[in-house]
Formats: sequence, C-alpha cells, structure tokens
Amino acid sequence: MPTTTARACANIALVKYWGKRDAELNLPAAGSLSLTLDALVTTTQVAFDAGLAADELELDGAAAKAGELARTTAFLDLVRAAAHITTRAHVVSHNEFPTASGLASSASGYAALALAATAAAGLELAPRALSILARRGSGSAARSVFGGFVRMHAGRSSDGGDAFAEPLGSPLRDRVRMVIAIIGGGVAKAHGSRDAMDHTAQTSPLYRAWIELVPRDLAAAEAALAAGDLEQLGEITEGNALAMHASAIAARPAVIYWQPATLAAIAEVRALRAAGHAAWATMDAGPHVKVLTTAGDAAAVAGALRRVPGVTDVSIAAAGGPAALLEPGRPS
Ligand code: 2P0
Repeated sequence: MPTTTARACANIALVKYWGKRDAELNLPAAGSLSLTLDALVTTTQVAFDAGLAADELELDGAAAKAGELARTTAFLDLVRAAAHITTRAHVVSHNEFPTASGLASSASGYAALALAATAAAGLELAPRALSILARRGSGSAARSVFGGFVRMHAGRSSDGGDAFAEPLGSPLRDRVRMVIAIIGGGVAKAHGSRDAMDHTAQTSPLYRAWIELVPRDLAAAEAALAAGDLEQLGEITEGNALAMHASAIAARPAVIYWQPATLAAIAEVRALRAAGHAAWATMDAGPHVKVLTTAGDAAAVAGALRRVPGVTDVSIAAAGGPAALLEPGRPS
C-alpha cells in the first residue's frame, strides 16, 4: 500500500467547544466556531505495512508515548474498519508550531491523520465525512479539515452523522490575524481538556448557563461574519472565551488555566482596544492568550504583548487553508 502524506493547520475557536453529549462517539454538547491558522501546521505520513505486528507512531522525531500510541491505534481502527483491512500502520507526524508554543496540536494532528490514513487505506472521503471521522480523534479536529472560518455543528442524532464542521465564507477572512502570546515560566501542567470539560459538565454550577449561551453566540458570530462586522465578532470572541473559563473556574475542584501573566495580557488587550486598536482576547486549555486583530493592527498588538512580563514568545498567524494531501516527492 502507498505512503501518503497530509498537512493540516490548527485552529483557534472564537466560540468554544467545552462539553460533550456523548463521550464514545465524541459528540459535542454545543456547536463551535473557529479560525484555521496558517502558522500552526501538522504534517503526517501514513503507510500501512503488512509486516507490522502493531501500529508505530513517531511524533516530532521520537517514538510516541504509550498513551498517544493507544489513542492513534483506536483512531486507525476506525479507518481500518471502514476500509475492511486489518493491516497495521507506520505513522510519522511533525508539528511546525512557533517555538515552544505549548499549543495543543490535536486539532491539526487528527485532521492530518484522518486524511493521510484514509487515503493510504484507499478510501476517498468527502470533506463532511472526513470531518466526522476527524471528530472521533478530537472534537476540534473536525474543524481543522477546513480553512478560514469554520462552524462545527453539535448535531442531534445519536450516531453523530450530523456532528460535522463546514467552512463559512466571510469578507473578514483576509483581513483578520491572530496574535499568539505564549505565557511560560514555571507553569504547572495544565488539566487535559478532555477530562477538564467532563469535570466542568459534571460539577460546575455554571455549565448549564454556558451551554445555553453557545447557540446565541454562534448565531451572532455567524451574522457578524456574514456582515463583515469585526467589532461584533471580536466582542463575541472575548466574551465567549471568558464565559467558558468562568464555567471551568466554577467547577469543583476548580479548573484554572490562567497564570498571572494571562490576566496581564488580557488587560493589555483591553488597553489596546481602548486606544483604538482592533484587539480581542481568547484563551483555551492553557495560559496562552490569542488576540483576534487585523493585518493593519497585528504588529502593534504583537509589540505590546511582547512587553508584558511573563509573555515569552509572540507570533502572528493569518487564516490557513484546508487539510490537504501532499503529492509524493513534493516538499511540504
Ligand atoms: C476549542 N478546546 O473549541 C476548545 C476550547 C479547548 C478549549 O477543543 O476531547 O482536544 O479531543 O474532543 O478537541 C480542546 O478539546 O477535545 C478544545 P476532545 P479537544 O478549541
């Protein structure tokens, strides 16, 4: 069987996914909306090999840990079942993220793996089916199948056939940038998002309010995208992230991802906005702060964040494209 290679970009949610309606099929409790980013790329190569007794996974040049390999094997089992094969695979995955970014790569990772593995197994999936498959690896990976702004549907069916992502056209696509401020230094190990969102759903008195908020934010964000209204999109982005974190912070025991420098960076973003710049903050399952801004304001925002004590690295990303297969012999 041939070796196939795919690349996919990570994404940052503007309306967050935080909570599941089904853990087995990895179905989200609510929809979400994201921006795929060109600066955060995973390239994954898959070769099914009849000579292998077990799957092999190499991540950034080293053999993967047992837990990562087990999760990859569980995902490859889905591909094997669909392709009616039992052959094990050799997988080599490489992340091109900003230096020591500490950003989660499961979105780009499972989107690239879904595309490379299905192609290697001789399957040709339509983008929607690929998004559904990628979701089984990681909920946010369903969104990384597509480029630009992407809407994930929660769906209602018990088999997950309507829980997929799709791209949203917007006049804002070429105008927006995401400034990524890495907050480092003595950071305690973050709670994994999978366990933390379940813990929030089970124990946070604010979880129900969070789940009720998401559809309203999604509708308003979609309207803002269609109208090209960055101000409106930005307000929803920052407010939604703060609401997600509020629900996690209220869990018992609390899930707190922020460091002191996270709050300092948020304060800087609000000051930039007060001074007339386009800048809205969003945070995920870690201390880093990502700022939705414009091509014109990105350098000023990045410069201001570089001066915040505790911010160790700042990079600027634009909208990225969809997951794609790379032709053999072509450099990525
Ligand atoms: C998001 N996050 O919408 C949210 C915001 C983190 C904070 O999607 O359990 O790794 O694999 O479906 O996709 C991270 O969750 O979770 C995530 P699983 P995933 O981007």
